[in-house]
Amino acid sequence: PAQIHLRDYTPWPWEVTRTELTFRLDPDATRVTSRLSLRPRPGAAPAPFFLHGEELALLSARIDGIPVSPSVTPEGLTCAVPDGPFTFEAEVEIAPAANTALEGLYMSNGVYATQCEAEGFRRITYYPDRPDVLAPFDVRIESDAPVLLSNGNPGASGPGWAEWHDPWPKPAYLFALVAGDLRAVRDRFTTRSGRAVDLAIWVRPGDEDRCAWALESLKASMRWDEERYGREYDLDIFNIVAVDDFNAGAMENKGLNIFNSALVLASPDTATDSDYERIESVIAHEYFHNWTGNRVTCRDWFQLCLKEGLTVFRDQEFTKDLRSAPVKRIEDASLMRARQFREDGGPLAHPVRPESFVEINNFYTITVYEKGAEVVGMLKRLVGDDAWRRGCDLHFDRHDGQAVTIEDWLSVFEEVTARDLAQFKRWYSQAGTPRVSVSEEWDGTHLTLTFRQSTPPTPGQPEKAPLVIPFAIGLLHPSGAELLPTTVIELTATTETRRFDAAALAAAKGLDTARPVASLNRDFSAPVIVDRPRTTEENAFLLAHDTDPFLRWDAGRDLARAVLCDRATGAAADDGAYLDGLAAVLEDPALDPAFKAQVLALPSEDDIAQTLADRGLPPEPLEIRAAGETQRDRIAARLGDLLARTHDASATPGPYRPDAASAGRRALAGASLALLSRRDGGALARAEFAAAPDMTRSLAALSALLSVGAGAAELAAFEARWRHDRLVMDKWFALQVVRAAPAEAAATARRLIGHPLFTWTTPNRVRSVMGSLAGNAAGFHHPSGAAYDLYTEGLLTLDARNPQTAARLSTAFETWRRYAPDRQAAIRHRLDRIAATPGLSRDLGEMVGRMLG
Ligand code: DPP
Ligand code: ZN
Repeated sequence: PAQIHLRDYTPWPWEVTRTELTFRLDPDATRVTSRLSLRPRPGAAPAPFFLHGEELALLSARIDGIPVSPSVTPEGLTCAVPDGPFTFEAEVEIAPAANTALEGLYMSNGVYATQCEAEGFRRITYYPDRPDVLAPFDVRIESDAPVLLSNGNPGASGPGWAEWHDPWPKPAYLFALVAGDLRAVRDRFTTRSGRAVDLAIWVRPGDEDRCAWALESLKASMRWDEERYGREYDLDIFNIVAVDDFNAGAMENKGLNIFNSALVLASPDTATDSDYERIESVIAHEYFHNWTGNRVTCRDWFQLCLKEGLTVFRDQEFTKDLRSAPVKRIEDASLMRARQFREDGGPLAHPVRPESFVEINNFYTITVYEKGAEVVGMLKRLVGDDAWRRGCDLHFDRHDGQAVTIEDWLSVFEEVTARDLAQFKRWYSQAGTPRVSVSEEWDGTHLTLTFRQSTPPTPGQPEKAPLVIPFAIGLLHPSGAELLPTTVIELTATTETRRFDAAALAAAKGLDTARPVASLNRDFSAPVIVDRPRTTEENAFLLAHDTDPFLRWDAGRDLARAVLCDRATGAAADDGAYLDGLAAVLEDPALDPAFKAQVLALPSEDDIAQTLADRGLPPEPLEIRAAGETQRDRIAARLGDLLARTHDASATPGPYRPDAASAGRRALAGASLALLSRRDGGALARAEFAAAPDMTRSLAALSALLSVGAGAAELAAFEARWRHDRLVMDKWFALQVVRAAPAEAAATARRLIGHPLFTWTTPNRVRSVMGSLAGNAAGFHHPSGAAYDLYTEGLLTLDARNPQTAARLSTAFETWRRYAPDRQAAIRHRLDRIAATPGLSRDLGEMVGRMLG
């Protein structure tokens, strides 16, 4: 399959001045007629007229009304066209009910829905399906379905038909259509300049009482974007539709967002606190795309981070403003370390702006999204808040209605700051996680810090150049007082040195001269690995005293990591300082319960595996699991009474409220309950499950029970109560696999795949079993190989129906080279088997090929 390269970009030689579409909907034979008004782009070099089109039956085509016979291949059509302006019309037939790939027009529970990003529109009709071709769309839908929706503002309608007009020129990937028996939950929003906007969330009948939170989140997002970025909404109507079968989380189609129902529907009974938080942030994310993605879009798919990195950054800021900024930072940093560093350090590593791909769907990655957001955050830190806002304003003014590049994006900041961002731009082109090693020299009065940066080789990039790294540091006096408040050092050369007069800093505070403790990469100011092993004493000190909440959490995490690595490798483990530090955090009345819950969590098994691999020790997942179990038992034994008090003091009586403070208390209560269950065999969890007032507490109790090998009766009761609710049942499927003992995980997953409610056609359900199996590291890597086999079979079964989701799930194997030779061989054997399967999709084929590298 062909590689597509960034360097080969050429603009399309025509412009589409209008796109008119008519849909006659039918599950098996939908007719789509299209009429494109085209004219040559001034100055364009002559080229054959090619339109993308896949899996379409072409019924007829006309140019300027005269029938033509284009030559058709599986990728599209070509035909001879006039020199000047002309119209191209086509009629095609498609079969939405047979579309299990969920790209293009498909059906989910009797509802017609579309997903066109990145290249799904070409499965709807013949079109220049590329983000740099923008046009206003007029759409007519004919169907008996009671609700007919498309982008933009509603036009005329009558029984069995409706028209929609989108005045904002858009690329085809933002097209959407929905038709079905849906109910709206409505509200209104008036923009700052007085535009009245009708808001509606469309759901299946019966789900209306689960939309309130999404609507609140939408209004909060609209207000926030006006206040923080001066961005207003630009149509008379904003529709959100919830569908059950969806490959991703949600999609920002202009004026008609389509969401995975898991990211819209919430009620206290059925959704957890984390669901509420995710719904709030994804509603915001898609809404924010209206400016960062829709009004200003991407020239080509290599520029995906232009909209995604920026929009993730904006939704992170939104969550920080609405909830706790430190807790959000810890969540984002954890995600980077747990998943992005892993991607960036393995065979799938790629730059934030990739330079080539076979299948673009494979590049909707944690690197493009989350590292992309970190790069935006570093840019903001480097230019400062004021220039950030001026640069964003200029970006919106200058590029409104355009499809642009990372170069365009950076050039506005160069203009407003007169700063050269050429070196900074390497963050977009260079893959791999940079390491910053820090060495210290103390001469009795001055502390000299030497920073050395390096980035390891990644596939296709053997050599790396130095980056601009905004590295936030602070210095603490041994008494705990802060000597140097957070200061951002811009590291640009491979080696940089900074000297601090600690004696003078101490004297200014009336303190004696003493060697300070350095607090490095505060607030996770750069997405790097800091190579400066801290001693147990330093970690304990920082956990107790640092003024930066991220670093306090990080120090606690380091203490836990050291203990777990020792245990997992059979070394003597001393957890005294860690347990003392935990106790002090739990007892500190000034700390936020959500923060305490974060500190109480152990590093993930994958984190420990990666840490060991970095030290050249092949990780043994069963040993890592055992180390964590032992450590949890020790925390429970040593801190049991404190945990019991913490648990009781975190109660949130009264009706469920999803706000951050209440959610934080429930998170702490849940984390305490899980540990307490190790002492009482699950007695308290059993009682809590029986009396749980909401899904958050029900699931926390069930999880605690399963983690101590109990909970069979509760699982059955949960199933009996919820078997008719898809979203809740996803949790039931997932939890059993995640909590299964290593030797049981594959069998549990196999049994669940045989459950009557399991289906390969709903990605959420597939992920609840397959994704959870990959998430149970000790189960996934069990030496029997049973999970590898089951997973391989599952990927192949899924690939035949839904290549995009199969390819995404295949990343479970990306870490294979970190393990000992026998396990490597075992995984390699499965990857080879997948690669050799006839009829493998381009999506999964590319992923497996890259992993085998
Ligand atoms: N563009 C979507 C998003 O919001 C992904 N399909 O990330
Ligand atoms: Zn997005």
